Amino acid sequence: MALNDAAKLLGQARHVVVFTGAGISAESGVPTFRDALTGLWSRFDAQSLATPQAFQEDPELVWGWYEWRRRLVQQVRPNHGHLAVARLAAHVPQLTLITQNVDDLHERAGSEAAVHLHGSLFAPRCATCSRPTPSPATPEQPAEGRRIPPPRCAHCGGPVRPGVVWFGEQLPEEALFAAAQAASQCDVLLTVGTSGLVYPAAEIPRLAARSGAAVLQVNPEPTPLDPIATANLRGPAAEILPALVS
Ligand code: BJW
Ligand code: ZN
Repeated sequence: MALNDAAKLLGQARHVVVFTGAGISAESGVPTFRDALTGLWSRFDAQSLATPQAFQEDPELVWGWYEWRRRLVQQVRPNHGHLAVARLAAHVPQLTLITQNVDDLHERAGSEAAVHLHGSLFAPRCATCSRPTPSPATPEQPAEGRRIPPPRCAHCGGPVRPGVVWFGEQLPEEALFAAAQAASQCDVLLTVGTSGLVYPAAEIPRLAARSGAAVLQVNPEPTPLDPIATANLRGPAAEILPALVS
């Protein structure tokens, strides 16, 4: 299906779900995870950084890495892809934005109430008692590999951890429920910049397809979601989304 027809489908929809992954923030300068040359997992070991065991064994390494990423996100801006998603919300009767991203670029582009399936770089909490804690002052320029001791919880003294979902952890129940419900009720799901490899998030576009929604995919590369997509729009999000929404 061509871009024009996909744009028509979007324009006629009553409830649109936008499902985003790291690719939508790539053009802002936030690295993706699995892109061959630039992805985080091509340079860093996921097992030693993005698991509860890693934090237990080396909290300073893990906290320092997430502080580096938080700083990086604070230094960049939303791109035309994020802005187009925020604009789309004004054009359709109902829009649910579901993101796997831990950055805040959708919010800064003007999208309200994004459902964050994998948490946020900006919502640290105590690893012991789970109470939310304020983010510490941003370190000046945390270097890539710099170890930083995590702050301690004001309530129980436990170590503070990043508020993201690591491998082997459950997704926040409320977010997953809201995402599944929207996916099963929407008439169009627009999936943008995700490899569709990480579960259970990758079930969301599949659930929409099974429930009869048209799935529009924006990605410069093929993904495992290609076969369920009504339209595969190949290209960068910051180019394709403004053309879809104009
Ligand atoms: C562009 C672009 C441009 C580039 N424009 N596009 C079934 C089978 C096998 C394993 C499992 C399974 N079910 C569960 C698992 C285990 C695991 C999993 O899925 N592993 C797979 C990798 C194999 N899942 C989990 O562990 C999950 N938890 C769980 O299952 O709990 C079960 C449980 C039950 C009961 C008790 C306890 C537990 C949790 C998964 C959490 C994922 N966390 C991460 C890290 C978050 C924190 C952090 O940021 O560090 O989330 S991993 C990472 O991947 C991150 C992302 O949100 C997620 C998805 O990645 P995304 O967004 O798709 O990025 P990429 O890089 O993969 O793709 C980018 C795409 O953009 C590419 O396609 C590019 O082409 C494209 N692109 N430039 C548009 N300009
Ligand atoms: Zn605590």
